[in-house]
Amino acid sequence: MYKVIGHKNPDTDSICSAIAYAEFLRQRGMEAEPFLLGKPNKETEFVLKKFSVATPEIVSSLEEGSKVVLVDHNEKGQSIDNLAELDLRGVIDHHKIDLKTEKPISVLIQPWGSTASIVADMYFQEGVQLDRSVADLLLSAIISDTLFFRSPTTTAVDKELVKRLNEIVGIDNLETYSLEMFKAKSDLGDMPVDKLIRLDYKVFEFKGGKYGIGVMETTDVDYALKRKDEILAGLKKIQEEDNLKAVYFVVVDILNSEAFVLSSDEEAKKLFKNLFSAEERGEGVLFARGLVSRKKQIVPRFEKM
Ligand SMILES: [Mn+2]
Repeated sequence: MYKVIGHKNPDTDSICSAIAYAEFLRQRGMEAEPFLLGKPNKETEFVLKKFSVATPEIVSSLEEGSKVVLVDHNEKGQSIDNLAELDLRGVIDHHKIDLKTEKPISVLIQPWGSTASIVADMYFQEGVQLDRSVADLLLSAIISDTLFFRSPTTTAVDKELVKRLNEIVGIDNLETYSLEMFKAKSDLGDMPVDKLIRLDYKVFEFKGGKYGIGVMETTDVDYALKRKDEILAGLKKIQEEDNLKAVYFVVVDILNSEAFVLSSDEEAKKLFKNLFSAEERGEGVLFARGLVSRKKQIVPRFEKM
């Protein structure tokens, strides 16, 4: 039995890829089950509900020796707590590689816009039966991770796969559908600030220091800006508690391809301002035009500092 798991603070790509890859393995006669390392966000909930797909079981650890495949991540820190006790068999991902294994495993990494693109490509390449219920999820995940092709992570492969998947799914207007997804993702209600910051949050090591970067992709930037003071206090708290050099909350305006950035302290803010030539936009807020991708824009810039 293969247990397919996405990363912590799961997003639509991570969850849909886990479900779709587990199904891929089952179609090829293997036993497989997807697991989540956290609750789906509002966008993923919307997608699962729209296509009547059950939410996989949420776990924080798995039985020792379980055969696991990681999707949409390959770094230990983003993975299941007891990864070291598990039997890691494979990785399917589209992030930079930071992976050390004890034995050879299968690794499939492509510099594409989503992990779902890689899984969809496997279905097509290998001629594995692709049911509508799975095509729905793969299509949605590609749209989500590429911000419907707005993100610089988007490749021609992603666009081609969306076209092919939609031949199975048959959504009339994909632009409209993508806006429904983004709207669902933007509806955060009165979510506690710590949860808000950690909704899509990753910790990275740059130049020997640890940096936390939370991203909120939204069609409603004002929601975050209205909660600015609360968020700034929350960032400061995380910085101190988790002993980080800096913590950022990047509010990505999906439709305008720009970002408002909140920083845990003045030094953190100065650093970000310099690295990204960002503009000051009121107290504690930076603004960067064209900045939408943590993976392709933010992390690589920090790595070169
Ligand atoms: Mn992804």
